[in-house]
Amino acid sequence: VPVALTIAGSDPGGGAGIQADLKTFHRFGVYGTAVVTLITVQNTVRMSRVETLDAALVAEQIGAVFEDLPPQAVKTGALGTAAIIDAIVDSFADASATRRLACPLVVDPVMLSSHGPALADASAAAALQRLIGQAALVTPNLAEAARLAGIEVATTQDMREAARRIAALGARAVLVKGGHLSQGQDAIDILWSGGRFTEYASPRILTRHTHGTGCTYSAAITALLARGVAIEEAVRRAKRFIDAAIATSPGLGRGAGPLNHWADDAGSL
Ligand code: PXL
Repeated sequence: VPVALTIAGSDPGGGAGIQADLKTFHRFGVYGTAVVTLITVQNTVRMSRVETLDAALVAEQIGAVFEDLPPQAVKTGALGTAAIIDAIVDSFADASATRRLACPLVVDPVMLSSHGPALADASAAAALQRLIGQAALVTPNLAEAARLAGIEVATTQDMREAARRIAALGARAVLVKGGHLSQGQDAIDILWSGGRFTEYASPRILTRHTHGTGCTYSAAITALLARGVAIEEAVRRAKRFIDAAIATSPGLGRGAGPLNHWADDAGSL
């Protein structure tokens, strides 16, 4: 059984963070392991508190997983502080030095949540660049791409430029997610990998139930990479899954509700 590891924050509402990642790994037939970096207090209506864990505690959790349950792919989500990010970078360096880790790293550069406190502090943004240097894939949304690339990102042309710039930080591939693009009817994502662009488009689904979409999308890609699927195909299938998961959201909560993590799209699994 392939194993995947998520290193991310907890969402007690179950729609985002490690909870979304684990459900998605499971949906793709991958055994999920999870290292917690921070704990949020939130539901579909509000996010009222973020508590980051001690960096050494995060490193110890990673060590425990690597030692006994070596993953075929790793994903990071909300990381909170520069100290936590540096501890993760060091853990990966140690693990690859001892040949315990030679698997793709997917970095979802979560910096802001749509509502409530930041999920990463100011120094974390700089530390994130070091982590990106180790990434097989980085999956920013438009705001995150703009922040990382240092340019405005409002069009698909900007998305391409941002992807190139983020790749220049050392990432092997970059997927800029255009779900928040204001132009056009489609949700367009652009992958820069192996020296070429691939564009993925799907009809935009009008719904307020999109909480955890970014987490779920990158977790699906991570699961497929753990199963040995090549990156362009992994993104294609993950996007089909995320479209189905949004289209069939269970309608839970009084606010921005979660997706359907058990969505059944035969073409994606
Ligand atoms: O989707 C970004 C995100 C990541 N991780 C956690 C979150 C959120 C958004 O709410 O709560 C824990």
